[in-house]
Amino acid sequence: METKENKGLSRRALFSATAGSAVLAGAMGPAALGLGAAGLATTAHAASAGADGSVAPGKLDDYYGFWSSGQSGEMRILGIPSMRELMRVPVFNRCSATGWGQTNESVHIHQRTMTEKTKKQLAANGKKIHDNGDLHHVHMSFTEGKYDGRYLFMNDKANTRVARVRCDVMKTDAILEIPNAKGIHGLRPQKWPRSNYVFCNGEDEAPLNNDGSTMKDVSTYVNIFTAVDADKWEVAWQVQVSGNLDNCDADYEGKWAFSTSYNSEMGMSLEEMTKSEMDHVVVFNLAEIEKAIAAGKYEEVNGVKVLDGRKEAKSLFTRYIPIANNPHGCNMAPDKKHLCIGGKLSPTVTVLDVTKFDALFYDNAEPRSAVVAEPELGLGPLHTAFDGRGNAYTSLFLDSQVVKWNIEEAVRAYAGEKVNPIKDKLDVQYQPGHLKTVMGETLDASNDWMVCLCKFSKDRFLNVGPLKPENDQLIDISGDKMKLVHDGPNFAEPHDAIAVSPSILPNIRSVWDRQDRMWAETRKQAEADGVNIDEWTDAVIRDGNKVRVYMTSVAPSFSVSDFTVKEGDEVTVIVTNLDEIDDLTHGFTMGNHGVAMEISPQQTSSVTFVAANKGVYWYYCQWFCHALHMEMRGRMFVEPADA
Ligand code: CUK
Ligand code: CUA
Ligand code: CA
Repeated sequence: METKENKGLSRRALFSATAGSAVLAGAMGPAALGLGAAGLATTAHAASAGADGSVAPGKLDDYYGFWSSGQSGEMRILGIPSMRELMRVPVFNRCSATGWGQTNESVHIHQRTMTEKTKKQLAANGKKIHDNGDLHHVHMSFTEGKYDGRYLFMNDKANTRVARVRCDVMKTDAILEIPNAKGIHGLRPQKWPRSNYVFCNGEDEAPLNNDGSTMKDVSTYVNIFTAVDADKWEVAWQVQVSGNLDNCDADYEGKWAFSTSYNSEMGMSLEEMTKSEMDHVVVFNLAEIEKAIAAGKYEEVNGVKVLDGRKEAKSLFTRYIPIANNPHGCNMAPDKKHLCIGGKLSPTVTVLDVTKFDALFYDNAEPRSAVVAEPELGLGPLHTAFDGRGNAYTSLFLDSQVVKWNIEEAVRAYAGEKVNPIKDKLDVQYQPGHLKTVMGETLDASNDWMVCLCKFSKDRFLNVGPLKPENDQLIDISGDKMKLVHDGPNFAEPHDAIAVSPSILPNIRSVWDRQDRMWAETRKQAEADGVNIDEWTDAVIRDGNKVRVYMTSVAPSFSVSDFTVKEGDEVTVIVTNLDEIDDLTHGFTMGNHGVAMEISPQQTSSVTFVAANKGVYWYYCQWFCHALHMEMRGRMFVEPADA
């Protein structure tokens, strides 16, 4: 058997023989080398990394890591195994660098699906959008159980939203505020036949018609499971459930979705929420739900089709499988059969055989008959990741450990055989939440690296004050024993991540398509204003007290070096970057107006602000673009209103 070291060497030799450059090597990825997905599962580490996960200067990482950022509200892209941060993609947050949350293009994406209630609330607070988010989970779209490189999906627990990021440009292209539900937590795309749906768990309980009439009557509270149409980016349907919803996942046959619930008690206090001995997993029967929706057997609530899947409704939409109190993680194994539920308060992971779910719905089987293993793994089991060899890796929050165990052996032990499924335990620093193996939530699960997202870092880094970074640790899982190889400080607060082979993402652009739909509305306005949108001719259009200023950028200058408006005008500046070269991003910052935005090659961006005070204001390009980048600036003259 080849060792990891000589595998790395021979692969490097192959690269220098065929590709000849680091750039090509990384861009090609394992697929181009003929390794493909199956190859990933049988090799140790791929391409350019050293055994300690280091990647030499100028070399590319073997995998993309797509990271959540929790309360920072953005998505981050890291390289694996180097753990270098490559990019931040603003999603629910306001981004000072790119203008996300301020540009018209981004605000429009936020506003498109906003409920009337939210519009009213924002208007009352003098705001256009919520500009914070709590982004816990990032997942990629699937086709037939494998990542397909089209979209990334993510949740905002804070403002009950979900978002979609386009993988070709790595920008948010759709945000959806979900009515009826409260606090979207768990989020997973459908795996089979493709991600037609994104499943979203409503964590918090509230009256279905939350109009203030039954606020303190907890018996009127409901929880809502939502299926979002991933293509149209609208709610497909919702199911009302008993108990709350925490994490979710879907199977590899396209039949089920499932969610953990830690508050089957429907308690409002910690004491009430942990009172029962058992909570449950809800299993959603997609075929029965779709049948009822098609037959019109739903109630329409706030414009959304809602089915009643509560226990007492005795429908075929749901089944409730009792699980030891306050479970958390919900992870479907790539063996297509086993669903692993993290016990959290219980030291066990409950393994459910999803091929036994039909019997729960159609043969009245006892719900716990789907349980095929319940290994005792340690204290505080939260989430489980998988490799391509039938092993599972569960984070133990209280023990600050990761435990490696074999699923089949756990099943045999549950059946009475004398076998210990636990293979290894590794100390991590400290208190791990999610952990992720490369492609581990797909049929391409590999045996390469695992990232463990720890919630505390304490003494692991230089002290930076009372607020400490989190610690995302890289673990080598290629051998029998897990090996910790890297500590990765990260800002608040990654919950979840996925690791994806570059072979899945061959179509990432470096230059925008000038016609991109991202600024379709801006183009329409420009056309109405008589601007030639093929050349983006300069124009200053007055429309009442609204002024629209069209200009282009070519390093190192803006096509408009000054323009004049009147005090109190609402000014919209539309900039199209005519540069076509990779990495030639410009910016537009209007001095003393709180306005800045990104304009990457061939991109059009626009921003609207009020010129409230008379005087001279400089605008400038804030993205280094040329030796004469400092000189890339111009003036806005704000004349008196009556001039
Ligand atoms: S999670 Cu959201 S509370 Cu364990 Cu997926 Cu961190
Ligand atoms: Cu353009 Cu700096
Ligand atoms: Ca509970």
